Amino acid sequence: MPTTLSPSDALIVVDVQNDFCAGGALAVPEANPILPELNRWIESAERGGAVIVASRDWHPPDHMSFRERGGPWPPHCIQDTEGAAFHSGLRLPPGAVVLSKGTDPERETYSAFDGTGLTERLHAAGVRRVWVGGLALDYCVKATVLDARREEFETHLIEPATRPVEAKAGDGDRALEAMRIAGAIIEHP
Ligand code: VGL
Ligand code: ZN
Repeated sequence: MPTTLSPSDALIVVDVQNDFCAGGALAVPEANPILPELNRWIESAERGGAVIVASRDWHPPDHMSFRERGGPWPPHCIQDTEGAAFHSGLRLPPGAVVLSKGTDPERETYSAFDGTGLTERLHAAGVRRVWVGGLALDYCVKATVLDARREEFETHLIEPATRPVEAKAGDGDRALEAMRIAGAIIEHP
């Protein structure tokens, strides 16, 4: 169950886009069951007046992370395509802050903090604690949580609201351990 959030909290929903969900170009296994959990957290954040941030992977068609350019991934989350749209089951309120990342064709950016101005935005809003969920646990969620710790936010990972890609078996568990070591608090169901 979601914690009661307040205006000094931010909920960061990472990359809940069609291409990372069932049937998508880079589908994360069992991604769709996180939707109701995320929606409960979004409602709680709304009620408490917390900042709600939704990041999206937003690549140009020739992004360097794509296989045709020697990168590790199939083409995914190409700007203005259906695959890059937020999943229709995600209930984002009109006040949510949408941040696009991965827009430079020559640079990979996994973290929602990387080049988006998120740190400054959260400081300006008086945010001290962040709550992170979304996709994928072992890439963009992990990078976002580690950056949040680097920026000295009290950082909570909502474990039931995230899933790993697990390109290599064990990546999800290793990501959790790295976050724990960095001082993140893992919220269990
Ligand atoms: C992501 C792989 C490639 C993510 C983005 O959102 O975790 N993973 N691009
Ligand atoms: Zn990507």
